[in-house]
Amino acid sequence: MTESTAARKPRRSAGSKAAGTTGTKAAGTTGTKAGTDAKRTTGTKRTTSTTRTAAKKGSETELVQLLTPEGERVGTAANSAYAEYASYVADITPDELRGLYRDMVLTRRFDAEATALQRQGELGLWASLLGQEAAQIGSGRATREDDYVFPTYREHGVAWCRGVDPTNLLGMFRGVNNGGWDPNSNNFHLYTIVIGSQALHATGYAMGVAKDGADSGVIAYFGDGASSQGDVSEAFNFAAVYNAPVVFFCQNNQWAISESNEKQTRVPLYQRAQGFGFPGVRVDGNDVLASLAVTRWALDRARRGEGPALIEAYTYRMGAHTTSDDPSRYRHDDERAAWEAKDPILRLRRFLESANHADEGFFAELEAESEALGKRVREVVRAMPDPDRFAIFEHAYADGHALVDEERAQFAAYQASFADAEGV
Ligand SMILES: Cc1ncc(C[n+]2csc(CCOP(=O)(O)OP(=O)(O)O)c2C)c(N)n1
Ligand SMILES: [Mg+2]
Repeated sequence: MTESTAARKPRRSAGSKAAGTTGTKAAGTTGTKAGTDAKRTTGTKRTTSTTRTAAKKGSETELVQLLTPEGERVGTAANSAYAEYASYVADITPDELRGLYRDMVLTRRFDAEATALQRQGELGLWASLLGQEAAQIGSGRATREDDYVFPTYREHGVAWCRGVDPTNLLGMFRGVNNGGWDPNSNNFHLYTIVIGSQALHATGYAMGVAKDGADSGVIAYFGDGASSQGDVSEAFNFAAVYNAPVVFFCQNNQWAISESNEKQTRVPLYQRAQGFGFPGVRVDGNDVLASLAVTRWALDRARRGEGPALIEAYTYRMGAHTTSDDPSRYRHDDERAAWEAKDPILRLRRFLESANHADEGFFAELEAESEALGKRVREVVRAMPDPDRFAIFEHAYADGHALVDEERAQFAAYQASFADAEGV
């Protein structure tokens, strides 16, 4: 507890640059619109009238969209149904918009390279985020440096926003380490494979943040399939009754491996929040502006002490579940084609071009940068050394243990049994 308290101490001064690797000013830096000076109450703060309004409003909202698939900016009028969310990106600059575009393009390029590396035998497995770039970049850029992020195994775009070097994501998928980065360096937890468990970790962490009296937010990512896990419901309830400053960010990519959405839920997922007593909102997860706006809104109210919120980012997994999966066995190609028309990168490009916010030079430079990233990723992965085969025995217990000693000896004998055992 003492150790993690140090990690979650606010390390930010007002207006400081948000975490991230973009050259342009990170879009997430203006996320504190509603002010952060409101005192957070620890423990079981009662639901405020603002929370109740938001809950009602959130539950009535079908799909928050601020950028259409055709690249038209919508929802900007004061009387728009989404005016409150739109206000969180009202002052976004062309530079910041180009930054979001760059983030999405580079993330997609990195993801494509990782998929190719798996096909070439350089990685054991890869979980592609193709199609989910806007949900991840929008929400990731809404986080502040002192916020804490609990990802699943697919949050490569969020990792990018948190400033985790993409090559660090690949060690575990190559099987050369058990993680690949220090979670406290970027307040980005290690990838979690056990479906839904990180929702509880995030909630517990958020309860700790509240007890510390800090104004940081916590965000837990999970999928539509994870929503069926008991852990997620338990996390919702704990977060609600303890008024924890946690945002539940569910990327509904329509599939949990081969299980479709209809098998997960009878009601739209965002409406589940209502039953737990906090607001839920469904956002167009292929719309980076709406994802940014809604996540800023949710983190802001968490910082103000108004408790948790559920965001359902409605999106689509364009690729396979992982490189071990063949989606043609359980879904039709025309489904993917329909979602391709809603591509998150294409719609922002259309907007940038029609608003004259980016010229050919920008796109060409980005293309070159993407290729350079792909090349660097290839080189770093291929040069990753194999781990010491016995290292796994070193970290099971702080001190020695008879059973581990026995297992180590057995493993050594097994290794020595190979004909080419020299040097083991
Ligand atoms: C507790 C648990 N049960 C089952 C699995 C096997 N499993 C791995 S991914 C997955 C589907 C998850 O779907 P979803 O939550 O929608 O996330 P997505 O992969 O679509 O991003 C399952 C069942 C697991 N990793 N953990
Ligand atoms: Mg899913």
